[in-house]
Amino acid sequence: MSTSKKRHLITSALPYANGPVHIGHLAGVYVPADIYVRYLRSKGEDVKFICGSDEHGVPITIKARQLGVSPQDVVDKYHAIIKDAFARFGISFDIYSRTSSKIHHKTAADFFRKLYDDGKFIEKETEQYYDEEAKQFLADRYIVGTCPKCGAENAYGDQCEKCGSTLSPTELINPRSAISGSKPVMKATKHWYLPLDQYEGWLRKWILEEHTEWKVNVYGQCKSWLDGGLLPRAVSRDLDWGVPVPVEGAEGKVLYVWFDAPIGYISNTIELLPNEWETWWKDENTRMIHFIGKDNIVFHCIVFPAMLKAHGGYILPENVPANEFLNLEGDKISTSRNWAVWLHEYLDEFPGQEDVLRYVLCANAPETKDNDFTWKDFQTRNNSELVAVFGNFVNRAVVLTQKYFEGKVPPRGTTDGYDNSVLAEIPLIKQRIEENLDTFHFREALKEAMNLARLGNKYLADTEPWKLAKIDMNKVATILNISLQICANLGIALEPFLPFSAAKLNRMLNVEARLWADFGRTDLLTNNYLLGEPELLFAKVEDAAIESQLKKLRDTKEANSANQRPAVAPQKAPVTFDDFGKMDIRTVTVLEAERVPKTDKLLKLKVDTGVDVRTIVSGIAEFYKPEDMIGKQVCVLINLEPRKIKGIESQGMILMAKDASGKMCLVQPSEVMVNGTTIS
Ligand code: B3M
Ligand code: ZN
Repeated sequence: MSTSKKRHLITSALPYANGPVHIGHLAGVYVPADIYVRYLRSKGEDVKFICGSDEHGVPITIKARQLGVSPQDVVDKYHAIIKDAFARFGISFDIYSRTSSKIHHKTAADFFRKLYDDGKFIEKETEQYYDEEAKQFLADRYIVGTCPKCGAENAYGDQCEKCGSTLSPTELINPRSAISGSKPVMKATKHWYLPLDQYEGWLRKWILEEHTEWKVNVYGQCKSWLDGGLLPRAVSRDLDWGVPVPVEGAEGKVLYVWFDAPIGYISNTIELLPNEWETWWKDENTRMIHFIGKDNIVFHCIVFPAMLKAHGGYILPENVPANEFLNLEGDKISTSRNWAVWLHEYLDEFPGQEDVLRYVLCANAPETKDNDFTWKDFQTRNNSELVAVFGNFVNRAVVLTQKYFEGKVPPRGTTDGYDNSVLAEIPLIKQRIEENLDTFHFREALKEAMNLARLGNKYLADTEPWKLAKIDMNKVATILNISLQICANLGIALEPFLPFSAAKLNRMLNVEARLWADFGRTDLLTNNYLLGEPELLFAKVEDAAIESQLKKLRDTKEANSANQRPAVAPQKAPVTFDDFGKMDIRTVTVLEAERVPKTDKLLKLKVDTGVDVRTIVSGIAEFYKPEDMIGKQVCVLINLEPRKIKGIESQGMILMAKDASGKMCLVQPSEVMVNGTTIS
């Protein structure tokens, strides 16, 4: 870590306010960012931790449309849920604001206007998809169709979720509007583009030469984007939700969500520090670090830096330690399939166990590759690491001190080789934690911090002071003194990772929270210092709790498969063209219709076949009322052998489409044709 810099501006990705947050968000972004920030604060560094909700973009407007409410209603709801969940998990933002705020709209509009005035954009008129029924251009997710890369059916105009390809709307096969389902037409529209190609040389040098220390996954993704060549990117959209484009003649256009969202980091800083925000964004002595997930790399490493460079006067990020994805029980986390552990639900179902999830997600963080969260692993890590090692050690040290020394820290007498080696290990562990935290290796750092608890636990198990009590009280005093010094160090070491447990531990020791500088000292507790009451740091997670979580997931799987498309009938045996030619199918018009008495399903129809007028009995009464049928032109197999149905002779069969659930609808010509027209 460059210690020469004076302040640290730490941002974490602004979550979309179109749904609650889940364990994937926490593991990938917010837990590591919070650990880092707490560590810096403990070191006495000047740090600000900035976040907020990302409240623009097409998915939010689609959600609003589905629910029949306004986009503002959607973001109000989820902003509150997300903000509350983060707070309850101890994610210690200095500010958690939102991009629908006035201050953000102004900041983003001003930013755009400066680039516009300085001639940094290209203005281009292009043909884009337009929904004539909804009278709206179809940006990003408003257009769906078949993926040209993998053939998946419901790919979006900006991305295929099946194969992960980035797409543009015109690449989709059979595009249709997500609003009306209709086939879109092409229509001319004007937009502003940031010519990323002009920044390519500069970006190559800045990232590929000057930031070789970035994580391999981040560096690698940047390199592949840069090697592929950058193209101008549209920074506006035809949409009525977002920051209006602050240019005359731009009515009905807003800033592209990925243009305004990163500016949210700036507006939230302005809201937090109205008078000194500029030092945080413009002074070379500020280190800016963006914590994000891997799907946001291009925007934070390429697009936003290019925007800042184009604007001028701003610092650039020093590092972007992006993580990979967390899966859940072997499957990709998915909001739409409800395959997730939602934070607000966890908080209610595991009250007081916020640190357990923080611990498991950090120990298992997807730092270099995608990783899997399983409830079994959650239970094992809690029971055999937090309870059996950390909790057990602290509890023993405090309880034994209560038992033998009335809860007062006993003096350390003469130490032997083992005692000394344990004492010597503490500053070494501190050093290893620091090395890992400084380089964003949070899993390793946590492992080292837990090694301090392991060291203490093993020391007590090896020396067995409870057996020495009758033989050598001086030795017992020494052992407990050393153990309690380790406990006090654990209160510092684990605070960034497990803030609630560190606070509990400090309460047990009856001490105020100490800062990082004190970590490594072996005289944190003075002789005769009176400890507080022992509490249980962690509780066992029982099988029943795990089983009920697994059941919830099984229920989700079942519900999902029930919602899937019903199976379609397999193809029948082949027929010849002659076989088909034997069937005489015609367009006919229904002249009269009535129910067949004492039946639920049958209608008696009189139809004009062009050849004659005849009677047909059809099993469609569940789906069509007699009065609905009159005047309809339908398709009929007219040379089907006549048969008697409920005593009525039926001379032909109306063609119907029928799905696996038994639902039926008429097959009709797309235009009215002369009755008797043959269908072939
Ligand atoms: N809202 C995307 C996401 O949540 C986006 C991040 C914005 S950070 C400026 O994945
Ligand atoms: Zn695809």
